This record gives sequence, C-alpha cells and structure tokens, in this order.
Amino acid sequence: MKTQVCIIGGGPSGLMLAQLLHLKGIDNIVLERQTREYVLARIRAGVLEHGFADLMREAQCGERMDREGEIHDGFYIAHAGKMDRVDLHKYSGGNSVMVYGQTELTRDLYEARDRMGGKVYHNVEDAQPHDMKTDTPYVTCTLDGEKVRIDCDYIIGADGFHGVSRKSIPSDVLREYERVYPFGWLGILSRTKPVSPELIYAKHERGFALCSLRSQVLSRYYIQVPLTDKVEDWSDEAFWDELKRRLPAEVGARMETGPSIEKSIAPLRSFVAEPMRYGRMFLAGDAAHIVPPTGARGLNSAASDIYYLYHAMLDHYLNGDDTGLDNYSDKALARVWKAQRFSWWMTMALHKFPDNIAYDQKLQEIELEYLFSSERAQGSLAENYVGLPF
Ligand code: RFL
Ligand code: PHB
Repeated sequence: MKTQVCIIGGGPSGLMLAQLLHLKGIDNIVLERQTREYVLARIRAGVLEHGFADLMREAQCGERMDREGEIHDGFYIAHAGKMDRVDLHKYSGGNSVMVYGQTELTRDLYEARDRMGGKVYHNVEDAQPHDMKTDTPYVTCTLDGEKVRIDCDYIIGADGFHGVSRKSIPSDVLREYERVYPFGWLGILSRTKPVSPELIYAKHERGFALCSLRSQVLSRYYIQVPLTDKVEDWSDEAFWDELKRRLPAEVGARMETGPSIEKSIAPLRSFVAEPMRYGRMFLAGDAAHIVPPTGARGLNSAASDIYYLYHAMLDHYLNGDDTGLDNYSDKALARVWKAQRFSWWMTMALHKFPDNIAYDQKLQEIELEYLFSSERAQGSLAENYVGLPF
C-alpha cells in the first residue's frame, strides 16, 4: 500500500489529524490495534478546552458536540469545609470549557471518517515504523492475518503511551522525563443526576475526590485510592460512601446514587518524551506525553500537537515550506511543558500525599487559601484551565 501520511493509532489524536488532512486532500491511513467497539468503550476525558472544540469544528465534526455538549464557565474547589468557585469566564477574559465525553467525540470522528471514505483499519497487529531517517519511510503490520507494507512520506505516532512509535526511537536520541504519583483515581460512571451543575474538585484529609458529569443524566465521579487497591475491592456502595465522606456535608446529602455502569482505576503519571520528531516520524498526544488527569489537560495537549502538525503538513504539501515540520518538536514541547506544570500543580495542591510531613500539609492548605484571596492567582488558574493559546 502507499499513502502520504501513515498514522499509527486511532484514538482522538490520530483520527483528528486524519480527518483534517483528508479535508485538505492529503491522503492518509490510520492503523488501530483495537476494535472500534473497544476504543469506544474506554471512558476517559470529559472536559475540552475551547481550542480542542474549535479543532472539532474545523474537522467538520463539531455539530453534535455543539448541540449536546455543555459550556461551563466555572468550577468549584471544596477545601477546609467550604466550597470556593473559580470563575473561569471572569478570570480568563470570557473563555470557558466544554463538557463533552472523549467517547462521544471519538465516535463523531469515526463517523466522519466513515462518511468521507477515510481509510481506518482495526485489529492491526505488529505495526512497526521503519527507515524513519530516510526519505522513504514505511510501516509494516499484519492485517487480517496478512503481512502488509505501507510506503509513505511521513509516519505519525499517535498510538498512546503504550504504543510502538516512541519505542522505535533509539534510546540515545530519546530523553524521557517522568514522575509517578503514589496513588490512582478510581472512577465510576452512573446514570444519575450530577450532584452539581459544575465540576467539584475536593481536597479532603481522606484524599482527593472529583464530581464530574457527561450530561444531566450521566455522572462521572472519582476518588483518590492507593495504588494497591483493585477495582474488585470497591463495591458501588463503598464507593458512594467514601465519595460522600470527602465532600462538604450538604453536597453529600443531595448526592443521587445508583449502580455503576463503568468502574476503573487509572494510575497518575507525568511523562514527557523529547524530541517529538525522529526523521520522518512525528509523535503526537499521549504517545509523547502524559499528565495526571487533575487539570483536564491530556486530550487538550494532544489537540495542540495536532494543530501544529496539521498546519506544518499543509505548509509542506501546499506551499513546499518545511519550516513548520522542522519546528514542530520545539513548538509542541513548549506548550506541553506548560500543561505539565499546571497538571503537576493541581495534583500537588489537591491530593493527599502519604509521605507528607506536617509542614507540607500546612503549605498545601495555604496554597488554596492564597488562591481564593488573590484574583491574580485565580486568573493564572483560569487561563491554564481553559487552555493556553496554541
Ligand atoms: P489514546 O487515546 O491512548 O489513543 C491511542 C490509540 O493507539 C492505539 N494503539 C495502537 N494502534 C496500532 N498499533 C499499536 N502498536 C498501538 N498501540 C496503541 C490504542 O489502541 C489507542 O486507540 O491517545 P491519544 O489519541 O493521544 O489521546 C489522548 C487522550 O486519550 C488522553 O490524553 C485523555 O484521555 C486524558 N484525560 C483527559 N484529558 C483531558 O483533556 N480532559 C479530561 O477531562 C481528561 N480526563 C483523561 C481523563 C484520562 C484518563 N485516563 C483513564 C488515563 C480522565 C481519565 C480517567
Ligand atoms: C472527567 O469528567 O472524566 C474529568 C473531568 C475533569 C478532570 C478529569 C476528568 O480534571
């Protein structure tokens, strides 16, 4: 097979780039290891920054998001027995975020690919990039039991944290920066009315909790748990009891509970791989960087990668200008590191750290007291949460 751009990974990053390139007449193929059903069953992000929402519209996939997604102008932080609101709209110069599930936007991207006759292959085994440092790179893989070779101009590694692309960069070229946190998030999805119309991030002596939502009839809640906990350790009842304990009493009292329809534990990790380019292969999204979900930055960091990569590809194919491709890694990493800083800060401010000394705990409390006493501090939080400019 032959194409202009071969994209490894059919998550939001890969599908979004495929869709944008196709709309400009640039031929591409997406190789996804899992079935479509599997990809669409993963429950992940819920909060999109406006830059991501704009990209969905540019990809002609924003119609349902604009109809069903919710615009949020603020969120709450529960701490020290009170609830303080962060006014995103006021402190970010009129911006807001969109609450729309990653599952739904991935479905929208797949449907757009189908409508336009996009080439998306599922159940792809053994995808492997080759000859990235030459002008004739290619990808090999197994499709329906048959060995296939795909010749291309460029390879995009959009295959997530556990993908093959980053691992194909020689170790003397790749630098990796990582912090693993000593806890995870246990999340449940339930067909219940969300306890609050806006998100509540809760800092509590028993650990962090988050009240989020997918719609007015679908709630998404998380609690911080030790890394040693297993999903099976947590009955629905135990989850609801613990969640309520970590929230202000009046919030817990009005919590509508019900059976979980999904329950999973995600470990928390910060990770960056540099550079994000190796010859004719470019990394994008979780393949190159991971943030703990506390700042809702993961998918949104992927969005800026895709934005830079898309425009760099357009310059290459339509204007013969490679400046964008040459600058991609530096430009993407500059924004990635800012999202890392913000996610690290939110995580440090809101979680219970098992090894914290009393001094650290005091500083953690003062961090939030300071935040809500300073409009400038809230301004900094707001501009990062709604998304720094691309
Ligand atoms: P993905 O979504 O991991 O997709 C990569 C795809 O590549 C496939 N793949 C391969 N395909 C072919 N060959 C191989 N060898 C392959 N290896 C892997 C995989 O099957 C997969 O389909 O990466 P992508 O596209 O870069 O998207 C990144 C986002 O998924 C991620 O950043 C977000 O979900 C993070 N995140 C959040 N981000 C936000 O911006 N806002 C949020 O509110 C938010 N909440 C979250 C989150 C992530 C969470 N978890 C579970 C980690 C909440 C949670 C709980
Ligand atoms: C979610 O709804 O899944 C969600 C929302 C905000 C976050 C993380 C996850 O910071």
